[in-house]
Amino acid sequence: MSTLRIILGDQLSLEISSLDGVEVSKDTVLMCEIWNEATYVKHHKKKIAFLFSAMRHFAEELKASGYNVEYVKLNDKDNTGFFKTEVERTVKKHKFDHIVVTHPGEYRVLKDMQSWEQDLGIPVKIKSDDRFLCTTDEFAKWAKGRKQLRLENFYREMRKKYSILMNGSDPVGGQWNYDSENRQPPKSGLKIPKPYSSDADGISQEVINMVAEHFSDHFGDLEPFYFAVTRDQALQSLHLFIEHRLKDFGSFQDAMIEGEPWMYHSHIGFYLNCGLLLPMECVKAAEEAFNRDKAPLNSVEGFIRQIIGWREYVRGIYWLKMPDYANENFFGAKRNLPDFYWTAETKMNCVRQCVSETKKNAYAHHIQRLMVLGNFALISGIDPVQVNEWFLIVYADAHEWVELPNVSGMILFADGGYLASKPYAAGANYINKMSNYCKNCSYKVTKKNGLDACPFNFLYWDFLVRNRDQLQSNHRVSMMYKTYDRMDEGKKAAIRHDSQQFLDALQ
Ligand code: DLZ
Ligand code: SF4
Repeated sequence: MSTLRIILGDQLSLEISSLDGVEVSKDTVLMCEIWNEATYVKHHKKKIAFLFSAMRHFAEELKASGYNVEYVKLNDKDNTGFFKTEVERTVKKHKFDHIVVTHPGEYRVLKDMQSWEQDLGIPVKIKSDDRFLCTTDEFAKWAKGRKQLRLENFYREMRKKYSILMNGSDPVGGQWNYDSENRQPPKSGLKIPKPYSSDADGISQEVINMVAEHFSDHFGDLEPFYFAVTRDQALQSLHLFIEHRLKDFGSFQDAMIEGEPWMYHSHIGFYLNCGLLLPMECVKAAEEAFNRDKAPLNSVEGFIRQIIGWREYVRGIYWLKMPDYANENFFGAKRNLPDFYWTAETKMNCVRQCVSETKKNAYAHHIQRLMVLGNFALISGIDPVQVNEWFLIVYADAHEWVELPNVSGMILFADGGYLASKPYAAGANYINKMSNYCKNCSYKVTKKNGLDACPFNFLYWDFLVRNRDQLQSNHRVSMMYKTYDRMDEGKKAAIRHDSQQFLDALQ
């Protein structure tokens, strides 16, 4: 009697449910580098290198603890390139009574997995992924009967459930949310600590060479490669964040500075989302930092909300709404993604900076993704399928369960307001307030119309006009229509003309 236990590339945790009850001497753990996973969308080179290196390091750790590990490398000559056929090969090689695997992070992979039992003729148990703090059933129960979901209610429930930052039944400090303190513009002279970085070891170097050879046509810079690829390294990166960045994380959460891609953000999403870190240990580390006066409440609460609130919330929505969620397009947006999302060749300095940093690091921080790259895609009416694919490809922390609701729901409002109460559309004012990008831009941020006017300024209004039928009744947006209606006809015509001209030139 032995069991085949499968561990996917985003399940690199010893606590993973597929290892529950493992008999180390009898069972086999299968991990495989799958061509189809790396290419069904053409992931950023650094993302592939990161995940494959982290997988190989995790397999080594398992072996060192006595596990029988079957590890299939991408370039092993018999590798068939798909999950199902790799499982089939292993099942044919050895005798197993059944297969155990943890629920995957992607609907497409779940559907595939659900066919294994029948197609391979062996019982397959898909166990829930209990690294998450809210089960899909719990979330479905919470969401039942609500036409629109709101993070704030969900988040409070999670705070209470896990007793995080609580004084009995009250939130520590008297408020649940300190976001109003979290919008400080960047000031000059900020001393931003160096981010975590480690040199590529032998395993990483072998992976880097392989990625260079096989994925040269994928987006992004492979080197320098500095990500953490083991649990110890990921813990070290968490520690650096807690000790050196967390205190300023809240205040400067929305700030963007040219040449400072990491700011005071945590950059632990890579590690959380592939399993090297667990959500509750990050939350506890931040809460503990607050308790020893190492970081203020606005920072700690904001960070914790991302993890026990937002992260769990988007995952709940993903599993509740798939597969339909992938095709939502509330505004009927159908423009193609402009080339500059890949090349960074645009006169818009904000977009150029954010795409360049994305290409270099497979990372951009929250507000660069949302307010610059996402906002531009929203107000210029880019097809949500293409925007989703881009976000999934370019960020090393992006897995579909987290990427899709963030992009379709939060950034593009493609779900018509199930996740967010209004579209996150904005003109240039907020970018100018929160960054120093506009100073070095060919466009003039204060100009509203004309060839040298900042495109965000007219596209914002054009977006509202184009989507009036869908948005006018939204009480959080209706004020903006009143403002638009008060504009003189010449101004309205200029908005239309400049937008048309700009959008036509994009194609
Ligand atoms: C993202 C990714 C990539 C690029 N490659 C692999 C792989 O070769 N093998 C693997 O097990 N996992 C990979 N992953 C992570 C998978 O996309 C992840 O396991 C799915 O999201 C699960 O649904
Ligand atoms: Fe971006 Fe407009 Fe500022 Fe240029 S002026 S950086 S395009 S917001």
